Amino acid sequence: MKNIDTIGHVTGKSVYLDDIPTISGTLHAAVVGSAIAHGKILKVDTTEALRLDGVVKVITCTDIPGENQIGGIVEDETLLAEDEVHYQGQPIAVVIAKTERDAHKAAKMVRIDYQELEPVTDPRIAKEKGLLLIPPRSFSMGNPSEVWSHCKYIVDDSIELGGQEHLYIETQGAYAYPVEGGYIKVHSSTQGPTAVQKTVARVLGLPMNLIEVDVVRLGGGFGGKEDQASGFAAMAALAAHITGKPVKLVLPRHDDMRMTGKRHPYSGDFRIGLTADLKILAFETTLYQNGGAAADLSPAIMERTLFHSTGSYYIPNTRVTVYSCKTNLPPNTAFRGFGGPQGMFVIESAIAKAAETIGVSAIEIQKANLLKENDEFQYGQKAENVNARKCFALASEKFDLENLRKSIENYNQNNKYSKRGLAVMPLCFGISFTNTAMNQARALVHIYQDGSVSVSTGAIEMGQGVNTKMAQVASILLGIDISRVKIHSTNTTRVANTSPTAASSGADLNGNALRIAIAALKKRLLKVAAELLECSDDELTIENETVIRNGEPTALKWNELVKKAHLKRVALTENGHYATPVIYFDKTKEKGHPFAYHVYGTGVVTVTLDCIRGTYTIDDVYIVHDFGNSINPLIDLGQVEGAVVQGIGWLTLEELAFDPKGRLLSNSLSTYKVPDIHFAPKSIQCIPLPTNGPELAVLRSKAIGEPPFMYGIAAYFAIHNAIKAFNPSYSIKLTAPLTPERVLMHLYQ
Ligand code: MTE
Ligand code: LUZ
Ligand code: MOS
Repeated sequence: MKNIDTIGHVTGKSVYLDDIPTISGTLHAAVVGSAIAHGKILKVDTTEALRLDGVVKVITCTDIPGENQIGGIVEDETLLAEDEVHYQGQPIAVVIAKTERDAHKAAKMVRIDYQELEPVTDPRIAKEKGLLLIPPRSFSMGNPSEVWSHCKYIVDDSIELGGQEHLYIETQGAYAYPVEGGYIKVHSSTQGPTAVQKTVARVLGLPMNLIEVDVVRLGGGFGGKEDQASGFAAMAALAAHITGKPVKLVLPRHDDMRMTGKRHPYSGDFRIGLTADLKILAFETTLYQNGGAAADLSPAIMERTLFHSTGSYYIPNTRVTVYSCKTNLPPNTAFRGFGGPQGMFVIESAIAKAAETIGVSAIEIQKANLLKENDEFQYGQKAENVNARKCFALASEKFDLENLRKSIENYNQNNKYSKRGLAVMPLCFGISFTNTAMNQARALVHIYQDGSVSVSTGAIEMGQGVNTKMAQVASILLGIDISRVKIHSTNTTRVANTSPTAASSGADLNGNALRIAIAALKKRLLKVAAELLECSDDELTIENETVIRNGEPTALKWNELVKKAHLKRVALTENGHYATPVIYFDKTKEKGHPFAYHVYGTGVVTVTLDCIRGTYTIDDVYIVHDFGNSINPLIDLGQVEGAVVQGIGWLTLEELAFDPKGRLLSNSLSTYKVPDIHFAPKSIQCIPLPTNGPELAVLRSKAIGEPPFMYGIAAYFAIHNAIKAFNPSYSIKLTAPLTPERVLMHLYQ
């Protein structure tokens, strides 16, 4: 089934934040960001800006009626800077004007005097200086220090891993207006409407019930709007509150790139030890997460790095430590995979390096260490329904890996200045928010008298197709046509206390809440049907809009049943609540059962390298992916394709550049390259692993949003392998992204 938004998107009728019709008298806001990455604010002079025609007001921190605090996990972030700035682009003031143009013009006229301080951009330097956002955390299992002596091979190295700009098509923005009695309504491009509601309430000093947040859909989020939409929504709401007028704030792309945090760069050191038969006996790593100037979601992201630091493998002796380092960059934040990709990059790097040292293919090491049933993860959870080896075996068979490798070797023997490379990425990603409390959701369902159905959940549609999946869940479970189901905007007055749509769990959490609501409604409806048909309700069900009795259609249709139920004064509204069972985590021991289940897969990427220019093409991507029983194979395949390309971009083209003063150099689309259609792989073949999905996945359809991102890691090592084919003396340098410039240097190292 197609995404229900498809036609709206291609005809331009889908409504995004900037398409919401504005109320007459709407004002526009522009953000004044710090010009420097670190310093003291000596003076903010707004006189010139205020003199410009059309400028209504310039808001600074002293205008905030509530708390000037937007930190979610750690209270370390102001909405508007007070006397210091900690990153370039940090919001200092908000200019409100009658037109968007004037607001931006005036924003440039706000004069700010600074006393510059030395910025820190490197996480290792931050750590040396004791600049940490939170104390370090370690996960461990077995005892690595005792087993090094039993290892035949020991390899040490370091990694230097870059960040990534989200580049959602729709930039951050919000539209806020006072309604009455101090009540403010906010439309926000956010993955977390409750986070926005809470932040606005806090900044305005109002209770949450005076703030309504509504979201129709996002033009992409990718994690960048899990938390960071809140600040901009709070600025719009603050401006609306102060002026008493509707205020719209939409970041220009350039501001968005400068002001918002990105995927965390990581720096790290590792040691890996293997036995003669290529079993990884021990793995130790210390990682330095570049958190930026405030904690934002860094503590949770650090946690997911810890969870995924052994990738798809069983390693009996591990010790992983992550330092979350405070630097003078915008606060880095959630991005597809949420620290997981960084953790997996390190273990894959260690394997690649070990393979190079030993003189075997990394694939041999990967294969020898894949998780199997009942293996223990370093965080205490036992691996159940493990599909790691099944995916690997199916990929080897279906894509004839052996022959593929041979054909690449052949190619390399016959071509001097063009070399091909191949690498494999086995995937294992845990599904659930690692913070157990966040794994809950609600769904509100109304059945109207005409048989149409209205569904509200806490899920945010950001292009991933969650609304289509919710409509499918309702239609399948009610036994009615999907055209009867309307998925409404996500709104805090209909569904409260939502977790952000993140952690790939939007469909699972909200879909299960919807399932629970529908089960209750269906029970009541079938009771009515049983009365009408004079039988027992356990003989009945609904299919194809018809009441079925013992497998036989009756004359009672959905419409009629609903009408009769209403006349019998049966409640046709239900609120379902779901909290993932089983999961828990004990932070004092760093052990527990944090994930409802894991998603597995095997990705293979081949590349061709131009050894004169250092440029490369991504040829083919072959994937066996563990979808469970996909509720929507078309949408899920789209998620795989998009995620893979985004993952490849992260480690190849996408290079964030900051100058030594902490200023973003790659601040536009001419200096920050993302994969385009020409760079995308020539083909992406994805075969589903035939399995029965887990019970905790919605209708046994496994979470899909983030996991396939990590197949992109294979492209990185495939390029290294191609470089080695040209330059056999090349020793893999674990710096990412592997831009053509870097490739060229490695080719002639
Ligand atoms: N797909 C599109 N088109 N746009 C997005 O912003 N975000 C990704 C993924 N797929 C995203 C996307 C991220 S980071 C997550 S966590 C999931 O979608 C969230 O949605 P889900 O929980 O419904 O899978
Ligand atoms: N957000 C979050 C996430 O708060 N916790 C998580 O575990 C998570 N995982 C992936 C993406 N976002
Ligand atoms: Mo996705 S990083 O969980 O929003």
